Amino acid sequence: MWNKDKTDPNTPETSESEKEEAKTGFMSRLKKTLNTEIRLTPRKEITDADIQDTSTTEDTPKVGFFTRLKRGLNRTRQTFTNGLRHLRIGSQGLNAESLEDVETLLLSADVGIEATLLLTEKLQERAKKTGINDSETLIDALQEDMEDLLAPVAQPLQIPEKSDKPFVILMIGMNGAGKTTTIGKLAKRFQAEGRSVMLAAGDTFRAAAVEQLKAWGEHNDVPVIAQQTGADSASVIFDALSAATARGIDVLIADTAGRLHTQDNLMAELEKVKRVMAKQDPDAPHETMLILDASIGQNALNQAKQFHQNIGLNGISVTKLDGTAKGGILFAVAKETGLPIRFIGVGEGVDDLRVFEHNAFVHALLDRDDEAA
Ligand SMILES: Nc1nc2c(ncn2[C@@H]2O[C@H](COP(=O)(O)OP(=O)(O)O)[C@@H](O)[C@H]2O)c(=O)[nH]1
Ligand SMILES: [Mg+2]
Repeated sequence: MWNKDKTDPNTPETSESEKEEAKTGFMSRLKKTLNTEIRLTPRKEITDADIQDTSTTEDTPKVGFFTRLKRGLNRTRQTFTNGLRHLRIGSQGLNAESLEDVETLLLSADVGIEATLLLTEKLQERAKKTGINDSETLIDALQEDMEDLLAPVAQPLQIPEKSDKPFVILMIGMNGAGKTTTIGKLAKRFQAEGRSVMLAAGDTFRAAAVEQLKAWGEHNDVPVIAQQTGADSASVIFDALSAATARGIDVLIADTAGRLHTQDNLMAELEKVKRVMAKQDPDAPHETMLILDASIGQNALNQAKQFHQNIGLNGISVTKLDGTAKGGILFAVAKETGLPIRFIGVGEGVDDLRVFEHNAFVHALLDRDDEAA
């Protein structure tokens, strides 16, 4: 575990922020944080059933997670799977018209053109070979093809058990995508796995962002390296990496300000962040993770492509699957980028983050009873 002793000679200067931290006190910072749009606690509509499901520890029954995932995907399932169930399949089996209906349903769930074409072509082949005469057979067939499509990108984040250097995760993405929230969720998860975690408040654009991370870190006993608003993001993250290395931290997660791939100056800033980190550890960041908001639909696909082209991504996590009927975006991203999908966010609560598992995802989406493949 990390050494929180501030007199540790190896601890780098975070003096401005630390002085301020001492002045303002935890309660007032927490209050400020609660006034921002960002929430790391479950919302009130969470029921008793959810509470049983909120643990991230190993001994939680898998069915709890699955129920939660299913609930999270409610809106996509409603438009998509219910549509499939009510699809009229002619007495001659799947015909051009019903295929077109499937196509429309896939597109309306934001599965995207390429993935939709692939899936409907496969359906057509199956219809020719073995016949598809009812909606259950149709859903079974789609399930298999959808799982095949997602299987290559279901590559969970692997953090080495033993390393003398921190594993560094750099979070990037547009404003409001869920970077900071996901950092909180991940920090909790890693701690539950017995790893020590440190956070770097690399979003130096807004005071609220730094405050949010600091208050969260204090509340959860996770050290946060921060400087004042407006500081150079690369220097905050550089300091954090030396602090994490000195303290023998297992995982350092760096927050960054929201940006779009079209903002050249901000993209250059990210490159600088990566460059300065590499000076300390040529392998850092070990994971450049793009956070994608599922509810923005096809724009998410575009962002994934552009960020990967400009910065180079190791993985993607998709948030807000619970609040959208556009959950099909994962298929589009999988088909068109092939980038590993690490985690999915299905709620605002700290435990609403799942490792992306393609079988469970497709089962939940298609309203299958359990996640057994
Ligand atoms: N419903 C839902 N909301 C989320 C999820 N992830 C993040 N959010 C919310 O999205 C908003 C923006 O999140 P934030 O982490 O501040 O985004 P950032 O600007 O990328 O750091 C907050 O209100 C979060 O609670 C999710 O998986 N589901
Ligand atoms: Mg943020």
